Amino acid sequence: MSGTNQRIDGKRLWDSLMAMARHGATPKGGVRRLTLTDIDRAARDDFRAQCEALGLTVRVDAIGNMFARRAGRDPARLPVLFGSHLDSQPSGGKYDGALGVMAGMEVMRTLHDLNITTEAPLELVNWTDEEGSRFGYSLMGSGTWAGIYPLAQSYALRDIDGVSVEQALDAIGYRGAETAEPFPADSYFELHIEQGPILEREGRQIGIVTGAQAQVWWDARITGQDSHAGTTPPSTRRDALVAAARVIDLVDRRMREAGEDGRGTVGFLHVLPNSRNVIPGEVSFSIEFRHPDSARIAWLADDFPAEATALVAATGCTLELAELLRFAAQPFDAECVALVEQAATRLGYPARKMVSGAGHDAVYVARRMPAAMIFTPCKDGLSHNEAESIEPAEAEAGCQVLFEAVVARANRST
Ligand code: HGY
Ligand code: MN
Ligand code: MN
Repeated sequence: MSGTNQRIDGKRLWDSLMAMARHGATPKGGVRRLTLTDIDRAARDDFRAQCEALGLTVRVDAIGNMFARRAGRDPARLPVLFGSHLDSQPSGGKYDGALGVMAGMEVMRTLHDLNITTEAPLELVNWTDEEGSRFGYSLMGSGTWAGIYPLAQSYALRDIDGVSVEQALDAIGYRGAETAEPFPADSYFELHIEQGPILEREGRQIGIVTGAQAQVWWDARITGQDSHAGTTPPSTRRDALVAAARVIDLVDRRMREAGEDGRGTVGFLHVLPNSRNVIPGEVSFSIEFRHPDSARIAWLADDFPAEATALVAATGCTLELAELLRFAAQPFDAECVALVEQAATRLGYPARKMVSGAGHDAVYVARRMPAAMIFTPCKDGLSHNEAESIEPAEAEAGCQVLFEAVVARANRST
């Protein structure tokens, strides 16, 4: 790849990241920008205004995904897509998702400043609800667009207060006119922080992401009987929280049996009636397993429901498990990965190939078109935490690699 001598503006990128971080800023320096809330709406409006100031045309689809298009010299060519997500965890960091969106904006700004028109059109994307923490489905916007989740099923998802996705989209005015379905596109590139310790530990600036690991998610609900803490003897108790504790321990044990690549987490837990002198009668919680090897996910997941059900039954309670999502390890496109590698090499950034531990919109988009990802380090590998931190030079390096990979792909001879 010949590469370009055009440089993105690292300071402008950093300033745009800090400005975006003001949407939902928390006292500890993170962000709380839950999907489809008023704070998300403000961030979306800001994103749209910045795109339109660059002459991009913005489309919104039925699940709220936003596509900002820059015309190419050849309108017949398929667009090259790039972007990420602006929604965050309840106590998230400034860079998870936002780096990919604002670096994409910087790519568009650089092309605009240099008056460069690529052969193929370009589209900067803000995917709805990547995190899944409000409505339960991770990668919900890109998954609906890719046809993984039926639109009606996504619309019907409800948050802990009973608000549906459909109601939340309408409340912020982002249920768009465009059908949420795959449209013909050339490829997709996503810049994201690694959210783990590998790049920092090895002193590398760029992760050349070759794919993402397999995952399975469940919603669990245990039903026992709420009763008086002071009068109910052990023999008649049906304590849903004790039962949940045994299942949570099983998740941890299965993860450790799968070795250092195993991942098993219960991150969400809701106790009813949640009163200090009442034995909990109902506990709802999340369960997820991940592993780079799809076969290990089968091993982790397939007999887990039976084991968990038996543990719960031994406490006199009942367990309901609803599988929310399950996807195999997703390899990315070799040609697109090569463009990322060539850009990092040409620019002289210390880089390494790696598989993503986190899920990303690129996982579902890769089902519909060639895709690749670029990682940059984050301090102590910390993410999904308000202390998430990166260096301006790391953001700049990631954005420059994104710029070069996107421009090379959009100008390739077909
Ligand atoms: O859960 C994930 O892997 C993503 O960071 N939302
Ligand atoms: Mn993310
Ligand atoms: Mn995240």
